[in-house]
Order: sequence, then structure tokens, then C-alpha cells
Amino acid sequence: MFNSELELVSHHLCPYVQRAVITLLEKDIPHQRTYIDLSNKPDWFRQVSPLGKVPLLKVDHEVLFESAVICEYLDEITPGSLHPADSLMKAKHRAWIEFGSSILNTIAGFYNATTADAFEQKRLDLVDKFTWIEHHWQGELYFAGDEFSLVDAVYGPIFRYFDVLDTIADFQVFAITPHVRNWRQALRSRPSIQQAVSEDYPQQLRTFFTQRNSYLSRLLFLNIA
Ligand SMILES: N[C@@H](CCC(=O)N[C@@H](CS)C(=O)NCC(=O)O)C(=O)O
Repeated sequence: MFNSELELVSHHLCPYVQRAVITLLEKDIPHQRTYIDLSNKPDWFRQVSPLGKVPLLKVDHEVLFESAVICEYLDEITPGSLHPADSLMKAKHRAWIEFGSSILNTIAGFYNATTADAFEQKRLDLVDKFTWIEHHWQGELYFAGDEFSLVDAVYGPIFRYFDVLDTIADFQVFAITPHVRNWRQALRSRPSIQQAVSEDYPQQLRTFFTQRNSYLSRLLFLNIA
């Protein structure tokens, strides 16, 4: 079927990298992973990464960037598909994947907010975004029914943030979104999603949060004290 050597240039906490790892695992694709320090990017990485971001996928001597592109490529080179065949449905899935990226930006705003007001505003933005999904939910176990899709590969890493955030406080982000809560639970049980990060991911993410010098860092400090 497919003879190229694949290497995913990665970072332990990156949710965009996780999308690619989940796709690799779902499609059972042999690959290597190389982890880099994003606060001290190696020269070889700067030379091949146009945006200076992970994930990158090296395919023999070619380099792909942008997680959505990488996931679609991995999906296309292997049997079966994690995208719908119908063009309109495929476009819809891509749109909700893009929405997932905007949720990730809001999550970053949430853990970086420096004041209680800014933090609360980001919390409300998250509630609002998940409420959009709730109102448009047509899925069952997964986004497209019983079949796992690339949309699920995007939201698994999003929900994973809240597994750690839930240990700090109850931020009530999913209080009014029962379908989203069930979806979160289904994705948490999926082996590819569980295996997309290392066992010490929760501790690494907590450490990352404490280093933000943000409102959440202070909550975490109080939580530990
Ligand atoms: N749109 C990109 C976003 C990737 C991204 O933001 N990666 C972050 C880590 S999670 C990164 O590499 N940041 C390094 C930097 O911006 O310097 C994608 O979907 O691949």
C-alpha cells in the first residue's frame, strides 16, 4: 500500500499534534515521533517549518505542515476514511474542525487570562462555543453517529484539557450541554485518544498552567496549598 517513511515532529502537550497522532493510531500507520522543545526550537526545525509550529509531518524528503492538512493526507493514503464521502458533509466536518481550532484559542485565552474578569469572559466564551455545538448536535456516540471521524480526533484533545481543569475547580463549562458531555465521555474512552499523550500528560499540563503567571496559575497555587 504505502511505502514512505513518516516522521511526526511533535510536542508533548500540543493539541494539534494530538490530532495527527490520533489519526495515525486510528489508521494504524507506522511512523516515528520526534519531540522538540518549543521554547528552544532546534535549527533543523526552523529550517523546515514555515510557521515555526508543530505538528510537521516528514514524508520521505517532503515536509507537510498544518494539522488539518496532515490529518487529511494520512486519511487519504490509507484504506477507509475518517471523512464523509458526501461533499457537503465533508465541508461541514471541515467547518467544525475549524471551530475546534477557535475553541483551542479560547482555551489558551482562559489559561493565560491575568484578571478575574478576563478569566470569566473566556469561561463564558467557552460555554457559548460548546452551546453552539449542543444546539447543532446531530451525532450519536460520535460527531457523525457511530463512526469515528476526523472531527472526533480534533475534539478529543480539546476535552482532555478539561480533565485537568476539573481537578482545579468546577468551572461549569458543560453544565448546560448534555450532548457535549456525552460526546466528551465517549471520546475519553477511545483508545486512540487515550494513547495520543504520555502517561504524565496531566502532570505536565498542570506544570504548564502553573508557569503561565495567570489567574488560573493562582487558582492552581491555592488548589495545591
Ligand atoms: N494551525 C496550526 C496550529 C499549530 C500550533 O499552534 N502549534 C503550536 C503548539 S500547540 C506551536 O507549534 N507553537 C509554537 C509557536 O507558535 O512558536 C495547526 O493546525 O497545525
